[in-house]
Amino acid sequence: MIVIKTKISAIMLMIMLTLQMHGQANSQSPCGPVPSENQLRWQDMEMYAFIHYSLNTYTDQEWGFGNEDPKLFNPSQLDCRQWARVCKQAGMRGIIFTAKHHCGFCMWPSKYTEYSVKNSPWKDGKGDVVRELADACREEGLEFAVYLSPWDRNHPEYGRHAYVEYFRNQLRELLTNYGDIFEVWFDGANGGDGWYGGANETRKIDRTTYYEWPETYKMIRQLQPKCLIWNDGSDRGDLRWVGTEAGNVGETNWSLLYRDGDVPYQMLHYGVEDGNVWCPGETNTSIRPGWFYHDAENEHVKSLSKLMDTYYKSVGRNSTLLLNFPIAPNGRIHPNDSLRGIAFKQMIDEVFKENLVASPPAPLQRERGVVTYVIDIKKGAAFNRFLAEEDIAQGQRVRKFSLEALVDGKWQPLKDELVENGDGLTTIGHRRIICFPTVKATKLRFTINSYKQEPIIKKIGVYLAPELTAEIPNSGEKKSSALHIFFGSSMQMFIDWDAEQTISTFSYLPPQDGKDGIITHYTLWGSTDWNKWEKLATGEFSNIVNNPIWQTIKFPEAKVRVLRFEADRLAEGKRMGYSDLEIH
Ligand code: FUL
Repeated sequence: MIVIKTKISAIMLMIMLTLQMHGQANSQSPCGPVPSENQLRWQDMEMYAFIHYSLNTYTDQEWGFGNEDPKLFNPSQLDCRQWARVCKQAGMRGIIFTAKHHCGFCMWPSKYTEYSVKNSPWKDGKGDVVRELADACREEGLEFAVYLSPWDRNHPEYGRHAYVEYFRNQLRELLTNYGDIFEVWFDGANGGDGWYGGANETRKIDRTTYYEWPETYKMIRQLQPKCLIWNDGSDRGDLRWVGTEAGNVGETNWSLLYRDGDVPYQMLHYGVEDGNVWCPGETNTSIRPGWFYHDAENEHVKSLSKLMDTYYKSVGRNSTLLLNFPIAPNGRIHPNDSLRGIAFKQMIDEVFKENLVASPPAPLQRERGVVTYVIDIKKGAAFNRFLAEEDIAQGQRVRKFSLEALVDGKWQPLKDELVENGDGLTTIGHRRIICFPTVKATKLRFTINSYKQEPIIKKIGVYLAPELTAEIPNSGEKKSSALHIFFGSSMQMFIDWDAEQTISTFSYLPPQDGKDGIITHYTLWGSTDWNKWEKLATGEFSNIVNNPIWQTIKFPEAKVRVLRFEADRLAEGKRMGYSDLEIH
């Protein structure tokens, strides 16, 4: 009997050891696609700035048409050091600069075009904003990167092969003459129409083939082996857009995509669990409603609570945050933006200053595919944030987890309060932060219920974030005004005051729940008698589909009793839509 018992124990021990080793081997061997060294380094940057600055800054536009006069570029106090210092204090680790936006105007004296700073009065045409910013970044210890718009509404050859050569030549200049570039940003926007050297027409391209990305990628890899490629076009870059410019990625966020095929919104926003290529999400948004500076938005810089919400929904969801600071016409970041940016960084530091985990989490309990940590909380501490990090160098593994707080001897489930449906406790990745109402508990139970392969958790944190007042005034959200509106047809609306008004701005907030009904091109008419109509303005709402924010049309003061607002073109659908209007 004794012999048999010993034998059974020995066999059990062997089985246990094998299982344990298997577990280890399983956790050590990479799970599916893993990040490259470049992608790992990039992910650790966490937050970096976008800077939008071009002729648009002087024409109050979001998209230039390509025929704006270079003479408009003459900032009185352009100071790239101020930009770099502000960005650094706002916690940004690098800057991506719009070296060329869709209008085609180059912020460096490219030798391939006359449409650049060299034909502006600024510094007698001897200036180079890209150079000044690259130098300033280096001095401040920030990384530097460029946005080079593939769509060029100025270039006569746009749409033909010669333009692709031109684009590549420009990229070569930027990747050769300005030191290390950590990322290249190739925006996918293309509204079709443009000036195109005076042709003034609509040019359609096939975005999957026209730009010949494989050739361009080869050049980038050769000139800047550490540079990451962000591309919203066809060929898979190293990083992906998250499908919105509102500043959030899905609570479920896999850093994987399929190597080939289209990438619809669902894939951009949530990634793909069984993807075969590592392609993490970068969340881009602006500190103001627009990407470029507009005086009218000075009181609409995002509030601190909105920025913190953005942080939790980007860095706290396995993404990086690319936060835009527009440059004002004087050549500096406006004080409203810089102060808010710096307050944002201070708030992040404040929230995460003390980890309330009393001692390293209790040994892992592994049972029937479930991994549990029981975390002791520092005595008497209240908390409202949970943080976990996977060792993504070994792949992304966790599918689903749960959180429970031990309050008065009972385990109470917690959920992510930033998620509307379900508990929101899904993927982790590089970092996941869960926000919930403040709770006072002695222990927190973190259970990983579902995973692709043995999870490797690098860090667990529990924190107490100070209360933020809901939305501080002037935060970017406007209140609606009561207007008497009626529709003349599916593409035409009337606003009737029944008394004469003097107006000079018309603001339109497009539908917020999809492209249907969004007006991209409009004409605005005014009348005092319903009979004679004066055309007040006509034009496009640039970038309205990706960034459906308030759009403001300005026109010379006009006396009207009634307005006729016509949709000349819609993004999708057959009926013009709106969420709100404001007229002053
Ligand atoms: C968009 C562009 O069209 C905007 O103008 C802006 O540059 C933003 C970052 O990307 O799609």
